[in-house]
Amino acid sequence: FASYFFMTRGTLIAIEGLDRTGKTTQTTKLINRLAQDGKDVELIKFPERTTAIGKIINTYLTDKTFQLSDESAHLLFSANRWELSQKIYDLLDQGKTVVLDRYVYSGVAYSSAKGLLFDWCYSPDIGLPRPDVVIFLKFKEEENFEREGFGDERYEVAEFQQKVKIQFEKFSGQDNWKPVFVDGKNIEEVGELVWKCYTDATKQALGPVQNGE
Ligand code: DGP
Ligand code: NA
Ligand code: NA
Repeated sequence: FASYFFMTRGTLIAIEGLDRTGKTTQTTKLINRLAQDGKDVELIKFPERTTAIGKIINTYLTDKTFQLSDESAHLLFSANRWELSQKIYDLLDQGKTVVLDRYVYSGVAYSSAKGLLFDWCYSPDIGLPRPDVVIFLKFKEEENFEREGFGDERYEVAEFQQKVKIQFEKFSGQDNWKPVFVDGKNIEEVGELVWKCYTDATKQALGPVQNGE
């Protein structure tokens, strides 16, 4: 019981990436490793397609004939994150490690890639819980956008993915932003890099006493 009194909040980890970068595979791997490490871990995948708003988003993504303005779609994706925001805070308060498969950054990148203003896209997400670390899976080489598997859903077009990549890069100055290059690496190798992003972010580095401090 004593541990409850001293329980620190859990770590909030977001995994971001372009479509078909192996994001879901790496998310699963990370979750398993966190559990092995003794963490009580919870996954939240965005869009969360089972809520009332999530169902509309799912229809929008899978049915290309479904009509929705870019602005409306954007606000629905954001609202979908707000639907889960209290749950995220609660889980963290309970000491759980929360892994988000996509988050704010996908929200801004995908919509601004369509031509909506970056700041306009960002503003409805202002105030959501800020991840301790955002692990961004990316390709160095554009030809990977031609990889097999594109084309199933609305956004899975190589040319569009390139635009999304440019928008994602705008977050690279944030101190919680950790890029991981996936080109030419197998699942295990990428997994190691993802794990290092997590451990680096959560390390409680003791700084040395500085002369003159
Ligand atoms: P996924 O289930 O991770 O494959 O994501 C589904 C698609 O939705 C994918 O192409 C990325 C896109 N997406 C995810 N989150 C958002 C968002 O917040 N806004 C927009 N416009 N697209 C998003
Ligand atoms: Na996808
Ligand atoms: Na998909």
